[in-house]
Formats: sequence, structure tokens, C-alpha cells
Amino acid sequence: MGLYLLDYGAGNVQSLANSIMKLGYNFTWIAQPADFAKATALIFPGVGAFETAIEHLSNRGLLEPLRDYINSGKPYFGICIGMQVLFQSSAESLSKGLGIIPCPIEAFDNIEKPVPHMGWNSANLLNPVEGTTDPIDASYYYFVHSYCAKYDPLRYPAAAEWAHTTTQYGQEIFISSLRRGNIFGTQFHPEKSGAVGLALLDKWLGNSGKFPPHSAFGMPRGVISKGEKHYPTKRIIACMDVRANDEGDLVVTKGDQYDVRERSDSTPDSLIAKAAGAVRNLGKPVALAERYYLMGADEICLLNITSFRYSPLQDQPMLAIVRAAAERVFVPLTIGGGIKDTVDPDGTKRSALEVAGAYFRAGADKVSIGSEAVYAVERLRHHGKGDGTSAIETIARVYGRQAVVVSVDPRRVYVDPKTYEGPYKDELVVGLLDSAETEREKAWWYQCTVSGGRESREISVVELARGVEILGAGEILLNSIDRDGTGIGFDLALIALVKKNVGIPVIASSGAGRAEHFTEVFEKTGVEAALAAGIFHRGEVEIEGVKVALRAKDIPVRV
Ligand code: 1PR
Repeated sequence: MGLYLLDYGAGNVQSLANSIMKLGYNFTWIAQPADFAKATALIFPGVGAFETAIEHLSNRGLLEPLRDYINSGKPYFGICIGMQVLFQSSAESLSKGLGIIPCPIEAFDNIEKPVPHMGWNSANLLNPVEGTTDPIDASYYYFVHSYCAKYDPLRYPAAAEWAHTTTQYGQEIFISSLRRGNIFGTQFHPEKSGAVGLALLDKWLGNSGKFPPHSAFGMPRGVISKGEKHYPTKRIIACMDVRANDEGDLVVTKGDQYDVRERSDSTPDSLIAKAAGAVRNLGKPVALAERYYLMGADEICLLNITSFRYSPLQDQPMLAIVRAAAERVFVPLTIGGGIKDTVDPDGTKRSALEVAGAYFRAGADKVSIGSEAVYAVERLRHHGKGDGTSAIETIARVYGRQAVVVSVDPRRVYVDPKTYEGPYKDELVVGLLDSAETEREKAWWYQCTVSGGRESREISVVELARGVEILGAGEILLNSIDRDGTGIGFDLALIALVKKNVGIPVIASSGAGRAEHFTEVFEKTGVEAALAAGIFHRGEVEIEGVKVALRAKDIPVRV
């Protein structure tokens, strides 16, 4: 099979390349228009922005050859943006799509749910053929997108005729896969959908880009009727804090309230700050990432925690780690730390966009921005709007907002509620949600920090969360310096506060010590995902144990 992959230069295509190689197939990249003629099967993957995709294809003279290729009847598999370009237009952009399906791509409404639609959701077959197994089963697949092809046979009969599966998010039903003749497309990412996604790719590749024919379409089977809401499963994320140990090897470490050095029991409390022991070493990043993938983690997160120091792009060791992890992990991979403008040792300036681009090409699906997000929101405060230059804005513009996570490192600032007259009066938490006795009489606000908690800034977590959403972040990774490594449970007051102030997905992080803490955070705050580090590294709780506990409480999880 002459398999070709189309890379438009701004999506994470490496994940798909890794999946194909893992399945034992070879492929060639489309480098020039003439390559389309050599292809006997073509996959166009894409995470990112519709506009960027169309612009890149046009500028490189690839748009019309792509249309010709598809019209020639040779097998085509479009993933996410690669499926959306088949449509007439997208609400995301002024650029026109290929128009093969004469219907628009529309935005999700974010009135009753967070947008992007991010996570694992089911794909429901339309009219399955009796006695046959379809390449798409009812399993969960990984979605990440803000725009979709609505499944609405009355308004869009032409699109409905192409629909192969539908998926529901909130009350909206959209086309999650489509097929006709030589064309197959998925809104979800098979390359990021673990074993079921790899199996789907394998079936298409193994049959030289074809699936068995399917029956006529009818009404959706298994689609939850309008009126009932339906959401993706809650995600469980394993996080690895990575830094160099004193020997210079990159290791997974884990702090207590962000202090990652060993403490000797004999060190008096007064000297703890000075008694800098060795950096805790909990394992190798790539091996652990693979282990968590195999154990059922819904996403993997790698944070370069000392990148606030000089962190050039040239010879960046984290790139090699991401590259190796992406070859073994087939669920979404987020990389954080050091996503900022930087300068290489030879004086070459690198923008945050370039740094992020290097990580995406290495196989990351999302980048997580910490300190730079705080500075950007501080500027937003002074100018009233983004100036278009921040890392969040530049990366979201090219790669789409779903690829931009903001990692927040807040710390509680305790105040006397009777006398406090400061600017965060409206955000004060008075120890209500938290069960800890010691907190009940106290009040506090949450202050943001930079450089891994080393420096506090005059900005509250609420202002930061709202600000990064305005700038274009797609998700918030909400840490808590007070709870990090304590095992006493997530900071529910913090998480509920941020959740109610933003319309993008929120990941709860820091403090998980038992499986019940996950149940509690989902039930009491409604967050979309929960992340833990220490309990997984130390093997105290397995990911499966967390999911069993969630299922027992009827909280939907990917099995
Ligand atoms: O500022 O853009 O370079 O990003 C730096 C990144 O590194 C940020 O995401 C920041 O949160 C992270 N970071 C910096 N220093 C530390 C540290 O620990 N000394 N780690 C650090 C943050 C928090 C979580 C941790 C959870 C769960 N660690 O990542 O995994 O708290 O832990 P637990 O389940 O064991 O409680 P930039």
C-alpha cells in the first residue's frame, strides 16, 4: 500500500505517525502536490485550527490536489480537522472548506457545558448491519474540539446522509464519524484513543484503506434522546514532575508542597529549609508514562518543573523524553514547563510558539503554560485585552485553544474575615466546603505564584482563571501548593471556586491520597478531570482502583 500522510505543519501529526509505526506499517509524508498521485491511501490528521489548516494547504499548493485525490476515489481517512475540511465552511474561520459535504461546521454552545469538548465519549452506530461487526464499536474514543458537524437530518440532510456514528455532548448531537465510498472521517482521534483507536486504524490499514460496506442509514441507535444531557467520561490523569537530579539525570520527582528534596527525620524543623537533601527519585519518565498508559490513565502529563531557570530549546532534554513517551503512549500527552520565549546558547531567539511547536512535533498533544500565563493576565489587567503576543494567544491561534492548558499554582493566604478589606473580599473562602476541622473558623483567598511557587504575585486565582480563558486557553490544570503531596484530598473550595468562574474544562490536581478523594472531587465540584502524582508513583492506589470507586458511585469513566 502506498500510504501517505498529509501534514499541514500545525497539528500534532507525530502521534498518528507513531500509531501507524506501532501497527507495523510504513508511510511517506506528502511533501509536494505531485505526491498525491503516488498515494494509494491517504490519511489527513489534524488537531488545530481550521483556518490555519486551510491556509497552510493553500499556501503550499496542496488544497486542490487534495480535492482531486479525494474525488479520484482513492481511500481517504480524515481525522478531526482532516474530517472537517470535507465540509463547506467552518464557524471557526472565514476560509472555505473543500465543500464535498455541502454543510457547515458549527461551534458547540457553551451555555450548559464547558467548551472545548475534551475527553472520552462514545460513538453510536447509525443502523448497524445485522450479523456484522463494525470497525467502530461502542467504546469510548478521545475527542478534543470546539466545533463540530451537527447531526440534524432536518437542517442538514446532506451531512446526515454521510453520518456513520453520532455522539452527544450536553444536548447537542454531532457526527463523530462519517463514510461514503472511498471517504472515511472521524471527529475523534483514533491515534489517541488507546487500544480501541489503534484497532480501528489497523482495520482500515489492513484492508488497504477500506472498510466493509455498510447498510442504509436510519435513525441513530443508542443516541441519547434530546432533552437528556450526556457528557464525556471523567478523566483520570497521571502526572509526572520531571527535573534533573544532582547527577544530572532527568527523573520523575515528587514534592511535598512543591519541595522535592528529601528531608532527614533528624533535621530540626527550623533547619529544614537549609537542609537540602537529594532530589527525590521516583522513576524514569518514559517508563512510568508507559506504565500509566497501560494501567488505564486517560491522559498523561509531563511537567518540566525547573524550566523557570534558563531553559533553551536547543538540545532541550525534555524533547527527547516527549518523543520517546509519544512512541509508547496512545492517549493524550501534555507537556508543561518552559513554554515561553527563550534564547538558545548561540543567541538564537525562540518564541513560545516555536518552543510549543517543537513539543507538538515531538508528539505532545497539548502544552501547559504556568508562569507565562500569570504575566499575560497581569498585562491583560493593564490593557483591558490581550495584545496578541502572549504564549497563550499565539499558540492557540495556530494550534487551536484545545492544545493550550494553563497550569495554575495557587497558595492560600489566610486573613481575618472580620477585618479584611483587601481586593479579594468577594473571593474569600470561609472553610465551608472543606471538611478539615482546622479550617472551619478560617478565611482565605488564593494567590497565584510563578516559578514553581517560589514567587507570589498580586493576582488571585479567580482573576487568573478568567483571564486565561479570555486569552484563549482551552483548559485549566488547577494545582494547590497547600495540598500538593499531602494526600489529604483535593482542595474542594479552590476547585469549586475556579470551576464556577470559567467555561472551559478544569482539571483538579494536588492532594489525592485515596480513591474516594476522586469520587468526592467529581461529585462536589463537577470538574471534568482529576490528576494525581504521588499516590500513583508510590503504588498506593492504582488507576483501576480509582475507576472502580468512581463506577461504584455511577460516575462515568472509561473502562
Ligand atoms: O512556569 O510554565 O515553566 O511551568 C512550570 C510547571 O512546573 C508548572 O506546571 C508548575 O505547576 C510545575 N512545578 C513547578 N515546580 C513544581 C514543584 O513541585 N516544585 N510541580 C511544579 C507542580 C504540581 C502537580 C503535582 C500535583 C499532584 N507539581 O504537578 O503533580 O500537585 O501531586 P499529588 O497527587 O502528589 O498531590 P512554567
